[in-house]
Amino acid sequence: MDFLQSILDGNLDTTREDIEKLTRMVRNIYRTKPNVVEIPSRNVFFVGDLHGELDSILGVQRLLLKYKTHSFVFLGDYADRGPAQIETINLVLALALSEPERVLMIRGNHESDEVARRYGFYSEVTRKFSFEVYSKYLEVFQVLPIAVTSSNGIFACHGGIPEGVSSLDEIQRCNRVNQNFPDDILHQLAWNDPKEADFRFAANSRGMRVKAFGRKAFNEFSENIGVKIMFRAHEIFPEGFKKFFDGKLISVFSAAYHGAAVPMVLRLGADFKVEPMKL
Ligand SMILES: [Mn+2]
Repeated sequence: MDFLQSILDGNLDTTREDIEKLTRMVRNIYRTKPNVVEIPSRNVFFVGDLHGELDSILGVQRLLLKYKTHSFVFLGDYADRGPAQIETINLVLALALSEPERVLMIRGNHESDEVARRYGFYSEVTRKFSFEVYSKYLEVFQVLPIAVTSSNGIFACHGGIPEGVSSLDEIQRCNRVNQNFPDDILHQLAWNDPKEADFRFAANSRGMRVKAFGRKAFNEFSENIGVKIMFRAHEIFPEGFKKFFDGKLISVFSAAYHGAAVPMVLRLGADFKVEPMKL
């Protein structure tokens, strides 16, 4: 596994063959995972949107070395927009391969052909390599799980709570193996946003198939599924994170966006104590 160690050592100028190996190996690990993956009940880091920012993933790599007893859940949106999209996603894939027991990638709304074609990843990969290489990444995107849960009530996904779902089984039964998000439940899990309001669901300017979920929807979902604390990413906040619904939902963003946000991760220790940490 010399090629893997080389990437982990910071040699991010990968070849087509390296990418083919990386994507094939990650796909083989992830294809059999359920839509909602069980994670440990404490000592977990949650990583928000990376969007092609190498400094952010290098910061996470340092935390992985420092916090050996912790698991790391990447909440999606690895490429698009930023300056080092291929390098960033390759390093995430390499970390997921090198430590499969404690690193988990889930799927964000940008892990889709439609979105990656609009926001830069498609252009970047086809310019540097080829459409064939781009399609190898798509094969990984479509097998990434959509959410995580734990026995003590953690729930996390990229976007938010979907309308009309009252059990984890309904999410587990969805078919995620598609380059896009034809399934409305999976689409909303990757796209929805929380809103500090008393409604259940409302329209969202992100699109017709996207909702804003309010306190009522959050409370009902939490009660039905047994959620005590929820993590999600997907939105930029200047401080890099934001608490909703009396601190029961925390949104995290791990890219800097040219200084628009402090790149943060969240560390969940014992007893649901959440520590925001700057990358
Ligand atoms: Mn997003």
